[in-house]
Order: sequence, then C-alpha cells, then structure tokens
Amino acid sequence: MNQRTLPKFELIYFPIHGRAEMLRLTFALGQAEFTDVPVTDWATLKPQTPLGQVPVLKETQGEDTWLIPQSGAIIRHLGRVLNLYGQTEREHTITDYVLESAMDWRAKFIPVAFAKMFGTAQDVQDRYWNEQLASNLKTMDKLLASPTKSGPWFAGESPTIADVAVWDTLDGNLAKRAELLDNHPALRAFYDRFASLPGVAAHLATRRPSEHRQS
Ligand SMILES: N[C@@H](CCC(=O)N[C@@H](CS)C(=O)NCC(=O)O)C(=O)O
Repeated sequence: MNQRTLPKFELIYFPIHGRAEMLRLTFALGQAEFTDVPVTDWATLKPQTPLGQVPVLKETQGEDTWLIPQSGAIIRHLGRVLNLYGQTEREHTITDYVLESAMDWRAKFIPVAFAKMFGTAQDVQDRYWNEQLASNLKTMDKLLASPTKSGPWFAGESPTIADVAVWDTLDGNLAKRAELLDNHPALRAFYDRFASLPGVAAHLATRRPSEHRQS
C-alpha cells in the first residue's frame, strides 16, 4: 500500500498479545511486513532496551538502526509511516482522541483481565463488569456514530490506528465475555468488518491465541 521503501521492522515483545497485539494489528492493517521477535531471555535483554520495557520496535534502514520504546509512540509512528492516521487534520485529531479513549478503557480492563497477577480486589472487578464496561461501550458507540466525522470507521472513510486500538480492546473483552456486543449492533458490525479486512483477516487466521481467553 505504501509507495516508498519501508524500513525493516522487528517488533520485540513477550509471546503474548499484551501491549503488542495492537501493533501487530497495525502492521496487518497496513499490509506491511514485520518480524515478530519473542523475548526469550528478559534479564539479558532488559538493559539493552531504551527504557527497560517492551514493546520495542527495531527499525532498520540501510546502516541506520533505531529502537523505539512505548507502545503509544510506536502505534502513532506506524500510523504515520503506514498512512493509517487519517487524511486531514480533523481526521488526525479524531484518530488521536479515539485512540486515547480506547487507552482509557484499556487501563480499566487490564487490572481486571489479569486480576490474579495484579491481585485486583473483587469489588474493583465487579465495578468494571457491572458499570465501567457498559460506560466504555457507550462511549465507543457514541464515537462511532459521531456526526463530527463521515464514513463507517472511527475517524472517517478509511480505517486508522484508532480502529486498531478500539478493535483490540473490544477483542480482549470479548475473549472474557463473548456476549458483550449482543446489544451493540453498530460496534458488532465494526468488529466484524475490521476482522474481515484483507491484511487483518490473514493475521487473525494465524496469530497466537489470546491470553484473555477463558480456559
Ligand atoms: N508505557 C509502556 C509500558 C510498557 C510495559 O509496562 N511493559 C511491560 C510488559 S507489558 C514490561 O516491559 N515489563 C517488564 C519489566 O518492566 O521489566 C508502553 O506502553 O509501552
């Protein structure tokens, strides 16, 4: 899809969906090649990363290699490089605020999704499933139907990194509660439409299972 020569991309992360899956989905949406590099020896790798954390995107162009930390910076960088950030200033900004809304939602979901690991109190979990989830779905419905933009995607006529972030967050929640979208037909249609995009469908057919799936 991109006319100019893209760098070589290596995405370094633990072998789970975690914070990296929305980056993998961004590559899939942009139909751009990347190498998924699973961390095998974190103690050795940690001090070699820019901030002692993953995900890290390693970008190589000719002799130049660049390590990019922070998932939020990486997804925005990929959005710009792969032209998945909207076409106008308005679409860029809508992409940003939808992305931020998905991140706000995700910040509530993660401690609940990994409740055992985080030791999340039962009342915090109950509040999420009984109140905060519905409130976030309402926000997403509102953003998707917003008259501020045109077109079927969150920022307009074509999918952007905002759609990636919302989709990935929905997907994590759906792995826990399959009935989640039963009363949200527009979000359900969005979820299915995104999953059937060419690069995305190919990624979904071969990716590792979600760690959020109930065993
Ligand atoms: N704000 C950072 C947070 C990164 C982060 O917390 N990464 C975790 C994995 S999800 C990590 O590297 N943990 C291992 C460690 O900190 O030693 C981002 O979004 O990339």
